[in-house]
Amino acid sequence: MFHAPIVPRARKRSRPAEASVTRRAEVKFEDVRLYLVERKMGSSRRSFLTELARSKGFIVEDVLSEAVTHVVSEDCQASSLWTWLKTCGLKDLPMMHVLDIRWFTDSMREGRPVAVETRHLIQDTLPTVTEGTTPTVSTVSQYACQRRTTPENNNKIFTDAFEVLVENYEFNEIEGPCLAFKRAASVLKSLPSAVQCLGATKDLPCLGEHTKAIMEEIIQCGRSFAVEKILSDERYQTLKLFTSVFGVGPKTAEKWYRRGLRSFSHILADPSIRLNRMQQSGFLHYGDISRAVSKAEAHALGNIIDEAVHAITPDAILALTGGFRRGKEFGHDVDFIVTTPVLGKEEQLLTNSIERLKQQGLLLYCEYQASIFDMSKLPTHRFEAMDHFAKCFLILRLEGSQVEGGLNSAAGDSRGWRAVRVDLVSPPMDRYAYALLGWTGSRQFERDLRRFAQKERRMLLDNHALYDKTKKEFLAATTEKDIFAHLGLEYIEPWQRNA
Ligand code: DCT
Ligand code: MG
Repeated sequence: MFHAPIVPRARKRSRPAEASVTRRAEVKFEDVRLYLVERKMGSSRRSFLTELARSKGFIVEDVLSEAVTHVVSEDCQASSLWTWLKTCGLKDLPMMHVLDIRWFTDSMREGRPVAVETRHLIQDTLPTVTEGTTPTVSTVSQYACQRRTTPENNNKIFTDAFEVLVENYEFNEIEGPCLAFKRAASVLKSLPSAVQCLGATKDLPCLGEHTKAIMEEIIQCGRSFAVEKILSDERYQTLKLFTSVFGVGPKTAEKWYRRGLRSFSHILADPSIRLNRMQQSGFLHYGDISRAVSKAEAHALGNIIDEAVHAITPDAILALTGGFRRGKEFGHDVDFIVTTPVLGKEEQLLTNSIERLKQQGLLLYCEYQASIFDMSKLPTHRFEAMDHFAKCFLILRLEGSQVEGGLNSAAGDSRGWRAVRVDLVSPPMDRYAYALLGWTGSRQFERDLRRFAQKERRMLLDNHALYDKTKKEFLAATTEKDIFAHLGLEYIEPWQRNA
């Protein structure tokens, strides 16, 4: 869980100067900020539409700034509109909806911001439409939670390259392009076949010019020079190495890099560095826990946890979650949810289970975090890195004899056991569906579920709850299907969430 920065940072949106918003009526839609593009629309029509929208409770910004969420244009020439938008120096441009006037008129008719559909989007990826040709409309959603993504990735050659760029942007804290490449990789992962030529991507969402340039290089040369440059960069290599240690995040890695440290032996030999308990275990078990966990190993761990959980609480509920629930063959850890039908007893169940593993001599490391869950503090508008349920981050000892087909060990390793990272989270039973949905991932799937909920449904989703801002109420759910139904989304099976 600690191998990489965990969550998308909440979008930084500077509050616009209140003076720039003339409020004719009460603002009804705080999260939607429109900007009407004057080009092609003309100034008098723009003023008219501005007043109309404001009278219906919409915020319309006079100036195009990072505060804007929806750019509306009557300019049907996508290329000239995008050329202009890109000269405006907006860092958050990839996050904005750039929409056709039809979205605006639909919203005025409904008296609320309607869901953004593909037909509303003015995409910067569309080729210039010449006379006699008709642009085709994308059927792939911009939201990962409206796509089905199996573990089979037909575009690994591109997504591996994008993941290097993403990591490098994360190390340099450059958010816009980082998110853009994450979204692009996610779209490519959902495709049923490999992209062979750039023309095949013309109707896909989330692929911008930069993304396409990298893809073009890979199609032409089999590799991207920009990516190769990063891979051979000393800073990138060092930060990648350091953050591969359990308990070392990008901040610590950067600090060590700045001190001139370049290898594990440098770190371990530096008397001024005090490793915390987690990092000490990270170094101690580095060989084991940096090696992938197989499905058979995850299954064996499931049996061990099952025994530990039920030994004390016969009616305990245990569910495999994370990547293995999504059908992945390998993972960096194994994630489980444990709970009990008796509300309030879940935390004790977790501590008892840990104690049991300890008595069995299987507990190599345990970081326990008590619950700070408080329903009265919800909903939270800003998504936090971690949910508030009781949880523990473990390193467990796994015997080869318990694994069908044996351990995924390094060549020549004759110990007969290995260390494996395991996470257990223990939500109260009435939060189970939300915790299961959140912990099943993938991260991009979760990110887009939250974005979809907020932007399209005026709802707030996290691992604890779903809150409807229009009705001002929490929505109850006992299964994941209930949550998809509340969001008005088709149900996506766990193995289709590998976005
Ligand atoms: N998750 C979450 N909140 C966090 C971290 C993770 O809700 N702070 C969710 C998203 C994915 C899931 O938990 C499991 O996380 P990981 O184990 O990091 O990811 P994974 O998909 O299981 O992938 P891996 O194979 O690397 O373990
Ligand atoms: Mg996992």
